Amino acid sequence: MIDIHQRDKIDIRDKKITVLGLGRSGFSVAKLAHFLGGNVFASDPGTTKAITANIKSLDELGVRCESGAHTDLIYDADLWVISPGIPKEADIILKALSRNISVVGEIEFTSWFTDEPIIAVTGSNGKTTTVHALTEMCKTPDVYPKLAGNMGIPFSQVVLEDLIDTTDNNRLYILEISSFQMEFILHFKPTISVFLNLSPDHLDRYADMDDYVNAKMNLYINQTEDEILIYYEDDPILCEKISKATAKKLPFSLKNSSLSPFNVIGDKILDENQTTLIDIKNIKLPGNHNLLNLIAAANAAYFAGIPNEFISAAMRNFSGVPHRLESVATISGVKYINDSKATNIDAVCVAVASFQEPMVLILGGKFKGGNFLEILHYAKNLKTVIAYGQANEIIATALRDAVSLTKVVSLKDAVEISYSITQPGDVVLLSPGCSSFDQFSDFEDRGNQFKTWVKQLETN
Ligand code: UMA
Repeated sequence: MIDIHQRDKIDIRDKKITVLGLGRSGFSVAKLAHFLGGNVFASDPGTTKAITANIKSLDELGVRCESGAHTDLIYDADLWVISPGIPKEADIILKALSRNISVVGEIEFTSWFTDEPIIAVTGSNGKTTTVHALTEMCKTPDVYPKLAGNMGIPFSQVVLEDLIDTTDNNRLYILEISSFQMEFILHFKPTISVFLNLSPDHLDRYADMDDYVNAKMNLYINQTEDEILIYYEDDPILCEKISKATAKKLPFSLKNSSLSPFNVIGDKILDENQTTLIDIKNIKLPGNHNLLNLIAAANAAYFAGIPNEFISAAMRNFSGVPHRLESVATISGVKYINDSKATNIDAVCVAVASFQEPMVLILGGKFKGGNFLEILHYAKNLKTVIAYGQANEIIATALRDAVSLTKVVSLKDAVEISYSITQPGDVVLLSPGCSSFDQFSDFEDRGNQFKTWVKQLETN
């Protein structure tokens, strides 16, 4: 057994550690646990090429692995470290707990092995944009930020890199945190936590909205009055939920707030001395939701001690992250935008509200639930919807009577049709409101292929 209740006394040397899942998190955390002297066994029921490649690398390090099934070998353990994709109610987890095996997530485990400051950002939408912008703001001569978490780079990977190569001092970890990653939290304590917003998501995994939101609230559970919690004050559910936190709470909003160092006044963001931080017209990211993401990031950077000149420079230069309202090209006066990451209807509503131009909206993919009619409240300038993929009939049934709509099979067809029906000054927005798994391996694959097909239009 291993006693994990006192963080500073945890010693995993020679302890039997089962790592569940051999995707990105499992692969990295297995390497970290092995590096720290743990006796690691990693298990994944999958047999994909990626899992096979990960097993080969771990095997070369001397880490034992199995694939194809979780056998009973997984229970021969002092500690389990689980990947975020494994839900807390999974049978294997319940069985491990009933055998008194300690179970922690990848973020919790990794956090035991670093004392560097952490800014951790959560929320239903906007996390990835916020953490990327925040990382840019924090790149100063005195601070060395490293970005990790749900955005794609496991926290365990960056901590292991820093344990191996200790040359960078003044490390600041910036983590994007999902609800999945906040299950099985024990000691994890960000120096600054940031809560962006809450809306229904992942209801295929959680019993209800409360269950989902409560998982996210584990982000502040270990914070004391010495730590900071930054939150969006116009989200009533969020305000109610964080009211129980003991951290120092600091709000942000687009309204004037005396507790926030940065406020939107007219067409500018002013700093705590009422000096202009930036003219809003100089911000490249479209939409009020992005303004909020940038203000959240600016607040976090400010309370991390970053001088305002670095915050304003990053705000001016930051042009967003791939697949989130990403400008692809302007062809014959028509702007093409890739928002492939918008896999739920809330995200589509935010995207369509970001443009004033006449719009051709491409929706479709694998249906995840939700009411497509909601989009019409936000898309005042919608010319046509093109519905593609497995959900095309569902979308057509929902919207056909309300807007002009064309149904196609593939996203490539949708791109080609958009070209033939647009005029200079229009915008073509891929904001699918569905998952990508009917025709693509993930949202990144879908966005990349969309960009390729759009670029091909240029050569037509
Ligand atoms: N698996 C088991 N046992 C099970 C179930 C699954 O071993 O009972 C295995 C699967 O066979 C698979 C592996 O677990 O091989 C996958 O683990 P995972 O789903 O946790 O995926 P990772 O590759 O480790 O990626 C995770 C995050 N994935 C999820 O939360 C689902 C990635 O977020 C994150 O980028 C990565 O860690 C690095 O931190 C992705 C995501 O979709 C982007 N996140 C959700 C979202 O944004 O909506 C929360």
